[in-house]
Amino acid sequence: MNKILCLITLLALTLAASAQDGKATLQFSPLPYSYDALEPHIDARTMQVHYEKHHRGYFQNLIKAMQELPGGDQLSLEQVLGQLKGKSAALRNNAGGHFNHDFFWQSMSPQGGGEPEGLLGEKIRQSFGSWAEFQRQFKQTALSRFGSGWAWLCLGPDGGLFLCSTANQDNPLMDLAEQPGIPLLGLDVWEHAYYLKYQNLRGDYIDAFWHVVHWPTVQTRLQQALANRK
Ligand code: MN3
Repeated sequence: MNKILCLITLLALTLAASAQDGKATLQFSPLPYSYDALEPHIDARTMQVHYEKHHRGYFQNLIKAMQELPGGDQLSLEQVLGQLKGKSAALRNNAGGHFNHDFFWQSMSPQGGGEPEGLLGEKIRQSFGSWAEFQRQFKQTALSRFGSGWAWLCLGPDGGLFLCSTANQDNPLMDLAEQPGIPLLGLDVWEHAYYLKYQNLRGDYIDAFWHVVHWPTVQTRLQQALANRK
């Protein structure tokens, strides 16, 4: 009798451990700063609703949508983004929604702002002519997204940088992206990201973004992306 109990306990523990291992690839990470840390550029109320309601919603719906992928709980989020062709809109929207928001939170910091230096600054000048011209083109890209979506700075297959915009929660890592690339910086231009403070003035929100971009993080992403190309 004891032996059977032991076996059942062992089996239960093994199942619990493997379920935990599987889930470890998908996590709802804490915000890397407090809700009011990016004031006055991004207000605390927007940060709180955006993180607690919108981002958490994408994460929870992604967990459900992952059930359509065989062995889905063993895949990294990047692997899921690379196999969305032919899959449901729920998987596409929520995988993108979770990735994009994690990426966005990490792109900003209360210590952000200024101009990118080093290799990143150099590549921006090479690809866009100047820092001011890069800012102008990024703003234009973010303004011209009709409805909801994102503006991106990416590393392209040729090793140069380019700007693009994606609709809804799509991103340039997806296998169905029109312009595939490695994202280095992304700006959420859904109204939920700025409407409480900026209402219809998306341009003012884009201008404010430059005060909170954490360029060292963007530089690290560039270095990793270049290293992975080799
Ligand atoms: Mn959002």
